[in-house]
Amino acid sequence: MNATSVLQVGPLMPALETQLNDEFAARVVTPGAPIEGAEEIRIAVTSGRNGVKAELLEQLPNLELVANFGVGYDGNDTAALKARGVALTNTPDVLNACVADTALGLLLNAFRRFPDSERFTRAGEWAAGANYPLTRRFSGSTIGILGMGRIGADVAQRVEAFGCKVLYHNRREVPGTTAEYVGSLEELARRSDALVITVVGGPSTKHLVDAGVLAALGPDGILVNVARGTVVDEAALIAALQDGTVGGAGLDVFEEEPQVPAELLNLPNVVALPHVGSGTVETRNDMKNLVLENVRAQLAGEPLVTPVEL
Ligand code: 8YV
Repeated sequence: MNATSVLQVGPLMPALETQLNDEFAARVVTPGAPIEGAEEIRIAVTSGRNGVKAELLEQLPNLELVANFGVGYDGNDTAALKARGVALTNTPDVLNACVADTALGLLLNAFRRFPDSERFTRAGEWAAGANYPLTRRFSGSTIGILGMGRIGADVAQRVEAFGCKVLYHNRREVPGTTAEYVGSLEELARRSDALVITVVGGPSTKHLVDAGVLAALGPDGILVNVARGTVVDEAALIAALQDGTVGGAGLDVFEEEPQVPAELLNLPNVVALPHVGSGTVETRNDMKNLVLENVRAQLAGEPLVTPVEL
């Protein structure tokens, strides 16, 4: 096999794997196995599922770039990359619309309990004479956004079309948004009918949404998470949903993916998606192309297209 400077870390979108192989004869790393010719590797391509951790980094003395498929790069050891001077790229912006669409779907489904009412129809309960219980109105509600970044702004724009009032909490106030800034997360939860999480993952936001925030959200409150499972204390969420401290949840992400606790799956007021926020043909294709553009730029000695500031 020819020497190659590109390494595929873990399974990736099949079309990306094919292109990495065809264009760069990329090597594929098998977890735990030694990497042959590791000193030739200049670029590692990975996704949120695996990432480049310190242990792998140690085996790659000449690594220059980690190209991450996905906007969230918390699967990588960023401190180790920074210490070694390895660059990182992600795939921002191209997925904003689809992730915001997913948040909207989760909001509507959690407020109106469409998945459970659909199950009710299929189970023949309506035909047998029962009526599905009344749910809560989404239009005109107050939506709190945790993390007013690019995806948060797209969620705000969408819910405003439903006549919703938008509040947000962020590390700092964002200029130029029509949404109202709320300085404390608990106050945001208290004032919101639903709290939508669009903040980055990683240690800085771990368990930011805890039992106190859930209690503030309240018995009619809905939690929607399209960011990272780590932002929510999942055990506290399960307890809050079970005892009615919080009204319902629409979740695309979980703490131990792909495992979803049975307690969540057993609740009719939970909508659980298998991390499909960016999962459309169009968006995944755009993400793939952005990864490849970054790899090509690095190999050509040109500026990276979407570098992450470490
Ligand atoms: C995943 C995502 O990365 O972009 C992100 O941060 O969570 C998703 O788009 C994608 O599923 C690949 O792991």
